[in-house]
Amino acid sequence: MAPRSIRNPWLFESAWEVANKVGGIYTVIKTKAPVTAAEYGQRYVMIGPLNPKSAPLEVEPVDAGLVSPHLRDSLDAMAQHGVHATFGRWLIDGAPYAILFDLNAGAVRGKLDEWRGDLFRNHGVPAPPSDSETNDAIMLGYLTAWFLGEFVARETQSAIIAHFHEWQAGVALPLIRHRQLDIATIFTTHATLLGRYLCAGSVDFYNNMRNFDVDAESGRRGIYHRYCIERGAAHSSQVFTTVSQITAFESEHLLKRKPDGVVPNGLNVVKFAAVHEFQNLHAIAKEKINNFVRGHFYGHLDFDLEKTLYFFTAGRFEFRNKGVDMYLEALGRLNDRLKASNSKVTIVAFVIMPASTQSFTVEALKGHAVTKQLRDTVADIQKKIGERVFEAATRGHTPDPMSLMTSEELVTLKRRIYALKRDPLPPVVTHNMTDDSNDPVLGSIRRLRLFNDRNDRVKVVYHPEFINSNNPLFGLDYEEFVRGCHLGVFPSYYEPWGYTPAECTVMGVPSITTNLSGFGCYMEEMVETPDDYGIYIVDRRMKSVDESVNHLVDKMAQFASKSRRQRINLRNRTERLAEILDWKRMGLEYVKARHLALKRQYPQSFQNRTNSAPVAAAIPAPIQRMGTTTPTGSSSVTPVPGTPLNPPRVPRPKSALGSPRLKHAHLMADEDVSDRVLHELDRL
Ligand code: U2F
Ligand code: UDP
Ligand code: G6P
Repeated sequence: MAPRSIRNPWLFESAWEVANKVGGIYTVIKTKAPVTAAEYGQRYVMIGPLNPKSAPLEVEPVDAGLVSPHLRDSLDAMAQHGVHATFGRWLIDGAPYAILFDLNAGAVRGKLDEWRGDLFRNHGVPAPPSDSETNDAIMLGYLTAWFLGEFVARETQSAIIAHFHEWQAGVALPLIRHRQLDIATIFTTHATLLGRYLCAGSVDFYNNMRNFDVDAESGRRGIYHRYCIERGAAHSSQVFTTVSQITAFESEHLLKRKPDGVVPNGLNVVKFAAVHEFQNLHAIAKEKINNFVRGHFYGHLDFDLEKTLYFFTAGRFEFRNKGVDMYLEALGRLNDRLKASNSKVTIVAFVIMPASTQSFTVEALKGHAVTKQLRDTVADIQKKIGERVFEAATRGHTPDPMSLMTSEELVTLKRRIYALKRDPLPPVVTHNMTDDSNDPVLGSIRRLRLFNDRNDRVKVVYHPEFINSNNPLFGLDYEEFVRGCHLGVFPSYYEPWGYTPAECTVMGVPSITTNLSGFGCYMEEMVETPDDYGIYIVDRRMKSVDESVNHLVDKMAQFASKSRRQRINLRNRTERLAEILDWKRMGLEYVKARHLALKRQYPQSFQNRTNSAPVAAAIPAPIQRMGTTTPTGSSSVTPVPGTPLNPPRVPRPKSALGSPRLKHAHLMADEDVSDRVLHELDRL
């Protein structure tokens, strides 16, 4: 049979979070969609599970036959066995096609036992029937492999690439290999299961990475079968990648395969025409946070909002991994320092982390109700006074300032002011917790005595729920909330990438991260003096916990001492780094990963050509047209020192702000891509 053409390959990308938000992988595939869709057009199809709640809102059904008869026939063949899938456009930028398999269909559930048995017999994975998350992964994996088998039998001309993210989508990989489907495969892990579990405990993870007995450790945590799936996926894929150097190292030791390269996470960067536009957005959003603070701290609003800074941390509830333990400890020490120096600055520090709750507290809601009443009363009186002044002036009288308010109005106003009095301190948490006494955030707050006392210069507000625009307290969505804050604090212990500080950066919000997060390491390599750009990186590798906490306190205190003018300047610099996080650059590492997968699966398609021919074909024209300049990244897993691909880093900013000179090292191992590709990529 003639080799498949690699000129216009199909790309299938599978993840549990396609049109189904859980965490960071949703952000990866959603924000990457525009560049990948621009590159592959109709031949880019995502595969995921059907979430009956979100899918109808996120996906517009389309007749698969209008895209390709092979797609339609493959899905029809499965439908004859009772497998239902929604095919349509995911309504996000780039509008990629998606196949969402209904895992609840009777025919699918009915096959689960058979598939679980097959997974054990042929692949040695002993999945227990009681683990519903694994059952879902098995169903998604078998359906995806089934579909790809149908498709590859019908589409015989073009090369096919299938890219899988994380273990939940990884079951298909050993199946594809076992069935010898003619597909180029990639597996990207966004963490390792064992790494996440080990770090959440109290082990010294990074110093012991080489020594863990992986089977025993995963068995002890009841995740041996999941670990087998993850490891099986890593070993069955032609190309194995992770999102950062640090996770590549971890994967090598815990999954026992050294990744072929690093594909760091990007963002879809929206640049405003004028710098002041994002500064204005900060001011507008900050005013909304001010309103929240007026309500939350009612009766105790004795600090100047003009001298108040908003710090926050946010993420899934992983107390130790996300460094919330260190954040709170550092806030306690910062409070002591600011008090000791009689600082006029107040820090309101938010913790945004979803935990189990019953409802908002009455106190949290009451604060906003009483301030709203006051605002309404003042607006009413203000209107009436205006009318009185106007009325008097039209008659040629100068109104007497003392008689502008009626006695009723004065009484109403006094009543509103009395309603604002309260003795108890402003609450540290906005919700009633399901398990208040065992909540680790509240435990730390209590131990550190951060009770929002009048003398405290650091106040704490724990909001145990993600923020969205329906939120009655803030009236902001998460993006606006971030924009309105001054500093994001993410002192993670385990963080393969860490989107939250990256998102801060593209919004021009300075942040603190650590050299144990993929993002922190990436910025450390890319930028000569990260502090000057509002990217503070706390050392959690070479220092003791106590030293790291003090390092964090120093960074916070240093930030708190800045003038408004300095903060505005810093935000401008932070925002200028957005371009090194843009998918238009980061996406090139995915281009290289796919090229490598094609080369490994279809070597004959690369034969009998000069080095340049297949390479030129593999370089996607749309990416070139999008104006991508140079590929970027930290050093590759197998670095190629001294190549022209290791140019200078973003230099220290000049006083007159210029454009950063960017380092453009490759993250995927360069030797896997021909010289011609590298040359072409360099010219982009
Ligand atoms: C791994 O994933 P995580 O799921 O732990 O992901 P994060 O990187 O922390 O991303 C969380 C996302 O959730 C969003 C937020 C991020 O896009 O904007 N979010 C939200 O929508 N609403 C909220 O209230 C709070 C958060 C890994 F651990 C990370 O290090 C990697 O970055 C990630 C992707 O590779 O995978
Ligand atoms: N996030 C959000 N709302 C919040 C807080 C966080 O949407 O209130 C998002 C945030 O924008 C980021 C993600 O949650 O995209 C967290 O990603 P990160 O990489 O920091 O952590 P992960 O969850 O992957 O470990
Ligand atoms: C933006 C606005 C300014 C405002 C400033 C407040 O830069 O454009 O008008 O003064 O934010 O900055 P701050 O750091 O004090 O919130």
